[in-house]
Amino acid sequence: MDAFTPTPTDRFTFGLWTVGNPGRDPFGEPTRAPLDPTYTVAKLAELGAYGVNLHDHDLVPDGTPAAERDRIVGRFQRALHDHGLVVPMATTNLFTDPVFKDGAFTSADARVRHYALQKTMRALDLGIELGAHTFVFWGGREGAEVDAGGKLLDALRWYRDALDYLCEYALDQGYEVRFALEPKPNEPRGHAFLPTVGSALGFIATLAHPEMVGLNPEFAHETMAGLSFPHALAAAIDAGKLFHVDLNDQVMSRFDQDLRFGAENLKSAFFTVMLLEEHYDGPRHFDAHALRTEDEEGVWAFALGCMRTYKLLAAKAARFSADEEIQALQGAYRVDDPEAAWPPRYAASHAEALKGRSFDLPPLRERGPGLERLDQLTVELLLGER
Ligand code: GLT
Ligand code: MN
Ligand code: MN
Repeated sequence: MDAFTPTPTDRFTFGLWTVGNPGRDPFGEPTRAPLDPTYTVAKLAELGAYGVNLHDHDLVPDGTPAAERDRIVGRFQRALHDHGLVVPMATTNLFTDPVFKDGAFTSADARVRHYALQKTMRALDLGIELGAHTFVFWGGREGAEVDAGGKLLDALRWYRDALDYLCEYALDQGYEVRFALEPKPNEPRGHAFLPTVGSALGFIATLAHPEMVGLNPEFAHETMAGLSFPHALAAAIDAGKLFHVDLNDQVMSRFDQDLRFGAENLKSAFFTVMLLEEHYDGPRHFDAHALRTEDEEGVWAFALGCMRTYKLLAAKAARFSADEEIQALQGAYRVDDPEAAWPPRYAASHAEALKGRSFDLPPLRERGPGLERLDQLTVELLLGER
């Protein structure tokens, strides 16, 4: 037990599918045995986690008869209660069943779209029964390799129609839930629809109930697209749409690796934690899995590692904010000027005066903002020298 030992007040969560990942990949069979969901609950509680999230079929296999479903759910609820864990988020698996091989809400086959709606409503019912207030939509199969089918615009319309329908369903049922879209650029599809945080933000504005729908950005997904996760996070926060977050790590331009949080891009992980600590109060969800090389002991080392790294970086973020030299450099980076009041208030007279103003540009061109020093101090702080 030390200052970085996780506790439920840290609000760390894992998916059943994350620690339960058996190490299957496109080239090889599983390397680990599946975990019973109630065992996962006990182990996560022991490690200090706050909650566990799930897809419908992580707990109840598709096609399970109603009585058996109720037995499975009851047993899981008892485990949650006994170990003091909650289920803050739930989602639907719309990607494993071959019926979704060419999309779920964006399938060209309307029967598949109706089936996807049915499956999602049932998954939402399950999530609500377990106490979830966030429902995630990761459109794993919503995408294409072939554009000759001519559905690019239809697919976006079908996606919108489906979300509008599901918002109506949730409202009609009186569910206290918000939807969170999770963008990803590719994999398993060649090109995914709504590939980035930016595209999802634009799409949400076109929905019938935009206030109910936000984002679940994932570190690895923005990184796969060659984008910065802290920048994506800032965009989601700025739009008031950071409803949930998937933390993990990823080497840029590789397959979807879902590495342990902080395993690869420590500095981006640091600025991620800094943004979350200041602007987000939801659960810190780890959507990652242990390396395929690992046995079960490695799985729990992985889970503990995600949480400890988060806490270590949160402590570093607090040090960063308290470091006088760093704060002085940050202060000096920004220049205010009485003749450049911000935000500028538009008035015809102001615009006329601004157009006529002459700027002394040479010093503005020459000014060094001190970013090299600031970045080096950040590195030294992360390396434990400050
Ligand atoms: C899948 C995917 C994740 C999503 C999960 C939710 S499932 O593991 O790789 O990014 O968040 O559907
Ligand atoms: Mn991922
Ligand atoms: Mn994810």
